[in-house]
Amino acid sequence: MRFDVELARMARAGLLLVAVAVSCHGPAPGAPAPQGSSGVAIRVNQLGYRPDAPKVAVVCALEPRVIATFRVVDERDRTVFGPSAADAAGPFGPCATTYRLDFSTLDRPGVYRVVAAGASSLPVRIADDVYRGAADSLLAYLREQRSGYNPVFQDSVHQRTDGVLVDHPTRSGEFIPVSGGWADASDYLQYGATTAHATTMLLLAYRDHPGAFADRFQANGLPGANGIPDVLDEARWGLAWLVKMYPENDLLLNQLGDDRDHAFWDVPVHDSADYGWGRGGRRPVYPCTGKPQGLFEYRNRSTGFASTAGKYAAAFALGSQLFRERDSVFVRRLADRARAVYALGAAHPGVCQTAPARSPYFYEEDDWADDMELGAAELYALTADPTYLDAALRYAALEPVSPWMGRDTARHYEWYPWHNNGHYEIWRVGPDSAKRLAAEYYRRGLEAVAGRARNGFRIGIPFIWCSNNLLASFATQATFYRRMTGDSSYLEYETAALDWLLGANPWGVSMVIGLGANYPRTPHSVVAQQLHLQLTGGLVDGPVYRSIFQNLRGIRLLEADEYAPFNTGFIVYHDDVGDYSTNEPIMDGTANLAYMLAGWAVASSPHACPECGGSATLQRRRSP
Ligand SMILES: [Ca+2]
Ligand SMILES: [Ca+2]
Repeated sequence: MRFDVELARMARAGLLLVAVAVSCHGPAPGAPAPQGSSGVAIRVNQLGYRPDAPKVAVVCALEPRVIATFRVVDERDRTVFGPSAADAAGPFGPCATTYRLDFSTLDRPGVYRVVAAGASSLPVRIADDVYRGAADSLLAYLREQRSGYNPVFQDSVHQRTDGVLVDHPTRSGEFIPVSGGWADASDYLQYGATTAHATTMLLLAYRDHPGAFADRFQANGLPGANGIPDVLDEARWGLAWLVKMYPENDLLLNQLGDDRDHAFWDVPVHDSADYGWGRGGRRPVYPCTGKPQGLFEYRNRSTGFASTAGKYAAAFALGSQLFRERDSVFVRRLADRARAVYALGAAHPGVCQTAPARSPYFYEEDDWADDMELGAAELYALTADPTYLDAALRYAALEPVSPWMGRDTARHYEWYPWHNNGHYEIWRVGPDSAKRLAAEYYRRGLEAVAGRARNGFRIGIPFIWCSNNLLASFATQATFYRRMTGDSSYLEYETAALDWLLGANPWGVSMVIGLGANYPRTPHSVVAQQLHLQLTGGLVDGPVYRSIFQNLRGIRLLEADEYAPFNTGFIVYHDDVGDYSTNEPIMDGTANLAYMLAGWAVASSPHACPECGGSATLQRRRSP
């Protein structure tokens, strides 16, 4: 996530305005124009719908409209469903009126359109395989974000610059080799917390849905099969960096680079950032210290090590399980690192936040029990040592519900990760009493979000920065809960979250670059802009409250807003390279979504999730 692009400074550097003047690219050729010129837009999931899944299109009418019925037509314009009643669902954001158009019982594979009030949706595909390959396509963005050797540039990125230890009580100035990992967003900062969460989600996605992933790339990210599913190649890229970021038992590194990176808008192989060692020189690496951090006027509010330590422990312990058949040396190293970093977190409870430099923004993570819970649960799965399970349950009781759930707002990354994987991992390995408790914890969070979701889009999250990440997490938690209990009470909200991310939102935009018919064409990405490159697979931040868009520093739209009619409400989204608040691809959100997309790709496969039993299929909630 880019905090503070400060376009003025980029312009001063002479880079941005030149780039814009040269490229001046509007929507790419072939991008469908946003619909809604008639004032009625019918929004759908642009990937499509599985035959057994709920299927609901949403009408966003910009003026009050009475719409009684809708139909679904095939490619020859023949009605195949309806007329059926449109379900009025009230106003939402820019929509004076919304309607939900439920065609769930249409299960014959084909390509259709949903029509009502003289308007038509984009084509809608119904098929078993609509999610096939979607999770793999997200990996393309992670490969593009690689630091160290980068397969897009076929060159090294920050290979010799990373990094110089800073803010350490006794060892500042020491060089520690930490090249690797992924750039966090369109800047080149790298964070242990987001990388560990992303790595964990990739590992879980493979563990639970191996059939969703292919092998088309090598370990270095270049094309070519290597006998290893690409999701594991990518997870290993993350693990390898995290091992470097935890080089000694009592030295836990948390952040590479800082917001001084934002002074220049240039591609990673020519990064001009100057951290005091010359332009393009070495980059600082920050350890967790348990104390507030910041080398200049701003400070974070760090209090301990546990938020980062728990995440590293989980990634290491999971990696140690999943590479067992492939690399015994790596597996032993990961197991050793998992135990050590978990012990460090247990000894230093509290949060290790990211460090601000010249701007006031940082990741303000405020919870750590969730992270230690997950670390303990994965260590129990790895070692069968019951003290880890006891600890996981104690940590779980400290934060049963992710605190953002049910709220209107939160600080930036205040409750991170956005869902607590620990409860699901306890459910997989714990006794019946623990299983019931874990499911109840999830239910309470889902209920809190669903209670705020009585709008036409069935969306109940707060629209803080990275709202798409929250939606991916909410949907993931709902999936876990459904799998744990067989209770489909929240399936409507789970699918609504996924549908929103893939186009069923007021703007009709799939929030994943390259997926669906209408996705972000001008993301906030220097690589895409300067190389005229079509990125693939990145999940963008997503819509935010208008007040957030207006108050962040340095945002300026660089082209006419093609979605202006839909940016009149309390939330806004802009497909504009200048809007880093809504249109910047994010590494952790992309990896987070991989779990969901993998699950939906293989949900009906009997081999997809052995522990899930029959509840993994997409049964609609039965009417009482
Ligand atoms: Ca591979
Ligand atoms: Ca946390």
